Amino acid sequence: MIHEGRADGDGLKVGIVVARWNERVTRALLDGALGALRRAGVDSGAAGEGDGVEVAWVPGAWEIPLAASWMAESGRFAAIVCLGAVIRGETPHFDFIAGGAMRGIADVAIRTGVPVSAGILTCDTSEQALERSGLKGGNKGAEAALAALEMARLREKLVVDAP
Ligand code: RBF
Repeated sequence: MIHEGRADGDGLKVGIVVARWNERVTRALLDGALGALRRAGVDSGAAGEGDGVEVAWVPGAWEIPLAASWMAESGRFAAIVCLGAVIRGETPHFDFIAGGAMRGIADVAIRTGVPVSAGILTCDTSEQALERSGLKGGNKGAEAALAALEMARLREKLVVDAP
């Protein structure tokens, strides 16, 4: 038997954690994620005010895993989407912040069993980050949102007592 989740958000509740650092970029990622969730059937409203989505702002990427773990442990969300942008030129300890955020996100997902997707841009310049947040087509926030929905649906198939 082959199992595959479909990125269908109908009836799902999704949490988004978004970092304020490089806010121009992260707001674009958030817009992309909200649009993708809405198109996939999540009740996300025009600006994320629908019942299916809750958004938590945190100071920077470093803080993302803790907020994601609060959301995951609440048991209220089928999936969580993490959004941030770490830019090498502006961050001497780039590798620590980016690596810590990514490892923390993976830890939360594995510890709680709740899918937590990582839409964290790690770029050399803000221009690159803006390009990957929808300025020139692809929006990594939208991709992360769809990955979270797919994993929530896969979890329903593979985990007997998934919510
Ligand atoms: N947070 C980000 O999300 N992206 C960054 O590029 C970023 N650069 C930082 C550079 C420095 C020198 C410092 C001290 C923090 C930076 N942060 C960045 C913030 C970090 O994620 C966190 O919010 C703060 O370190 C407070 O814990």
